[in-house]
Amino acid sequence: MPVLSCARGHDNRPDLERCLTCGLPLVDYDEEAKALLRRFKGRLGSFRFAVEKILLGVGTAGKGIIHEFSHATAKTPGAVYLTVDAAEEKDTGKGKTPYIPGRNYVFRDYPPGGGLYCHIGRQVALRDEGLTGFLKNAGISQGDEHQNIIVVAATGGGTGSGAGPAVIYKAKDINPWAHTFAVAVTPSNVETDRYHFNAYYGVSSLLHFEDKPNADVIVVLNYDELRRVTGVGPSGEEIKTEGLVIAMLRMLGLDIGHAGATRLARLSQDLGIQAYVPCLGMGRSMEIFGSLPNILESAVLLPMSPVDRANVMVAYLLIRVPNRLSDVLTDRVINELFDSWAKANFPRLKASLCLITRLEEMSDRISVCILLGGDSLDNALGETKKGFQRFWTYLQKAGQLERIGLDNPTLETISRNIDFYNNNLLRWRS
Ligand SMILES: Nc1nc2c(ncn2[C@@H]2O[C@H](COP(=O)(O)OP(=O)(O)O)[C@@H](O)[C@H]2O)c(=O)[nH]1
Ligand SMILES: [Mg+2]
Repeated sequence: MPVLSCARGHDNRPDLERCLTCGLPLVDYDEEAKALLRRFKGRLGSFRFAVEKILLGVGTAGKGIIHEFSHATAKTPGAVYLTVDAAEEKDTGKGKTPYIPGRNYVFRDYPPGGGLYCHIGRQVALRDEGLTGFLKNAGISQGDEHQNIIVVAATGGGTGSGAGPAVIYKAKDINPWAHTFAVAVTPSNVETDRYHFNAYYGVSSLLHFEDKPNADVIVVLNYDELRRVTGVGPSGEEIKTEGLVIAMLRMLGLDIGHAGATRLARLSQDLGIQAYVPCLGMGRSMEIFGSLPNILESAVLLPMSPVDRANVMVAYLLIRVPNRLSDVLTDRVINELFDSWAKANFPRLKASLCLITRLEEMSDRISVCILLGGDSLDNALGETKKGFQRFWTYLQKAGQLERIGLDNPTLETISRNIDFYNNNLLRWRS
């Protein structure tokens, strides 16, 4: 259905030809833009619309989340949704988006069975000659200071853990100005050691890759917690599992514009804190909860990965507030309430920041995503470190390291990256 608009922005029924208020003809701007592009095709050459927000799913789970996200959100100007995977699966079981050339990338030569191991995923992604071209064609552009790139991947498999960090590395290589965010789903504690091995490798490579810091901000979501926590949508309906990731992605990927992303990324860089545990409170009614601090409290009761409050040094609040509550919850009030709540809750707090989105809605439901940084990553990763070490020992004993492209020095670097990150934080805390 075409969207017909009056040039002056008046509302009209879709079956009209002229605006009821001012009489101007109603225009289908999408069609007009296409006609314009057709007409100037030769002259415009490489003309492209600016892309500000790139949401990219890597691996089976990452791809599924981006597919669902594209169905759940209205088309947003300046935002593109992309996927990168080892195999072409027409239907991820959840999202039903068909493969779109230029939007969904499939690696050319993934070795059979290689999809299970992180290091193979990384090597395939680094060697793949088409990946950089795909990222450029999709809109990542050199020297564009206004791009946010969000890579979503589960880290238990081989593609998300290996290729996910490599995609960020390649994207930064194209546009070093871009802000990069990683949303990493870590394995459930009951998953086997191979998954934990991949996950530890994956998170380490998101921190640091080929001797360079990698993602500006890494949001760590544990798959167990994800299944445990639920939220409520604007009309009171229950949101579960993938719905929560989608709600969080909407806040992190679409709500916050370039200015907000710059503040998050800069502050994180300045403080040397890359990893964050999100705490989500979706669709909390002010009438029921009574106050914003109560809503914040309800969110931190169920963090999406284990976190020790005593170690938290930074707290970011992403918040969606319906206009109906704007008189009570002004920007100044929200900032003050959050700051004093965070200081009272986190004894070692060094910085806090609020990013506020106002919604044209009549409900009284507020959504919050609080990102907590500064605690040790080993805490957030739960059983993952032990699983990594056990699987490393097993691979060594079974003489299997080389078969999956690995060696001890590589794994020592992987391990050292996380230790280095944790030790820096420890020094700062004490
Ligand atoms: N978010 C999400 N994660 C999942 C789901 N099923 C499995 N996982 C997690 O995804 C991991 C496997 O990642 P997957 O994307 O299949 O591997 P890849 O394709 O090699 O990157 C497992 O370790 C699980 O923790 C799901 O339905 N949703
Ligand atoms: Mg897969």
